[in-house]
Amino acid sequence: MTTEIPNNVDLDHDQQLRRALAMWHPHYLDWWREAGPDGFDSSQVYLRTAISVSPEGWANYGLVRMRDYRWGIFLAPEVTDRKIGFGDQMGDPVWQQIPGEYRKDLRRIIVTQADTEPASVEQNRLLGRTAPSLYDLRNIFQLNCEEGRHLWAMVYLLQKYFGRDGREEAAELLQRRSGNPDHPRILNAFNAPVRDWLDYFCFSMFSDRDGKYQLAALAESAFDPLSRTTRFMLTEEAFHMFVGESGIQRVIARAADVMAASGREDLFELGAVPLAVLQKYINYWYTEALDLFGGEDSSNAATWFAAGLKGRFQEEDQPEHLALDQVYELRKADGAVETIAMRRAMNAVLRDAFVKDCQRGLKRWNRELEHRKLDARVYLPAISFNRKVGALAAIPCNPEGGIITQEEFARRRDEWLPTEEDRLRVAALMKPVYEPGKIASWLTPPVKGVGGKPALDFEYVRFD
Ligand code: BYC
Ligand code: FE
Ligand code: FE
Repeated sequence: MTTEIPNNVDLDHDQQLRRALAMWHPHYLDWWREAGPDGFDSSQVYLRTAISVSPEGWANYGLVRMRDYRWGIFLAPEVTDRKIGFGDQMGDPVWQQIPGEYRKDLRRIIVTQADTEPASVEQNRLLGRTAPSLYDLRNIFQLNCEEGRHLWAMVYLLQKYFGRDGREEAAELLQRRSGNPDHPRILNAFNAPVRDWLDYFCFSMFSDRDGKYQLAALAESAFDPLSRTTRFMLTEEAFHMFVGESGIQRVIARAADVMAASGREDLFELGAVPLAVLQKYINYWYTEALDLFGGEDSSNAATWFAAGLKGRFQEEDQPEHLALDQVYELRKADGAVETIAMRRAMNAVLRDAFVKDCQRGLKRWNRELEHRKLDARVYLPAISFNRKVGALAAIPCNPEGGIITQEEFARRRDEWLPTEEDRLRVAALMKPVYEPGKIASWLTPPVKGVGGKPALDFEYVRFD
């Protein structure tokens, strides 16, 4: 079985790794069956499979059953003479093995990253039942397969570099379950239910974008195999964010068309999503994603930066790489500014880059409204709104960032975050459309198809 695993880690000559993977692989397939996409076992899906890291090698399209998908292990090509780019050991050669003193921290970082990958597949489990088109159905399955592959990427690191501990962690990654109160996934956002396609598009826009920033920070790591693995994962992440960003853009475009034609804003009866409801989904998923960055003031972040385990986004563009004698000015919800040593503020620095990136996406979304001469806009809430982690948590704020009482938050919560009624009305729109050439009413057709195929007139998923 293992020789069929596409890889560029010389698996054929690594008996120990082959043995560990051979033990793990059947459990992975059990997990996929039990927790992965529900109900499409015998369907064939037009999927892209990475078979090498060259551009031709990972643009390989064909009809496959998901259970036969060839999850592979790929590292980005080695950079010769790569040196540590930041922290206390800057300029030293990067590590091909893990120094004993960093084993515990690296294990924790890798397990936390790894845990999100299967979690997201679990969160999407039922969405195939309500896909708005075959194009969208194919995309969610592509995403699920790639998140599965991201799990493989992290399991490779655990099994190859962490011995028995790593094998145990790899096994546990298949045992925790998103949203399971007794055995949850590690980070909050990955236990949140993804109930409909607005959740899923927002999740891909915001949570996968956290993925982009976390992976980019790990791509700077002095532990070279981690750097190379995450660099290859980043090439896949672009597609995940595209699915989210273009998905919401198509929802807004449809809403805008219907608003322009009808002059109304309550669009549910007209088969589209009211912007006010979409805004609540944005408020929810954006703030969940902000929590994924951890505390703004973090001793973990400082330790990891000093040790060279986790850098900043595109560290080479930073004016200096030691981050000593520098401070970060953390603005609290009440406007007070707390000064934090820069190394302790690495989570906040990464989050700030994420926020800017999200703002660019919102601008593109709002163009759909501008083009149609509509005044309505969608926006990002203040970073102090609805926070559960870090310096801004526990201080109730409205979406504009104004401090309010706990009572006011409770009273107005339903104006700002999705309610059960919103969700039921959204769910009523989500009727599956599985016919080539057709698409649900609540979003516009994609601009372009996949792998050179037409956007809608193609059977991206074949049911048996
Ligand atoms: N939920 O110093 P602090 C992706 C804990 S997404 C629950 O503030 P730290 C993907 C923390 O563990 C990218 N607990 O934070 C996207 C700590 O616990 P202890 C995922 C949380 O450690 C879509 C305590 O609070 N990758 O790939 O500096 C689909 C205080 O910690 C949370 C990574 O996250 C939370 N949100 O930073 C598929 C990269 N936040 O020590 C995939 C790896 C914090 O008190 N992870 N805590 O027991 C890391 O780099 C860091 O662990 C974090 C947190 C950035 C997450
Ligand atoms: Fe991923
Ligand atoms: Fe992703």
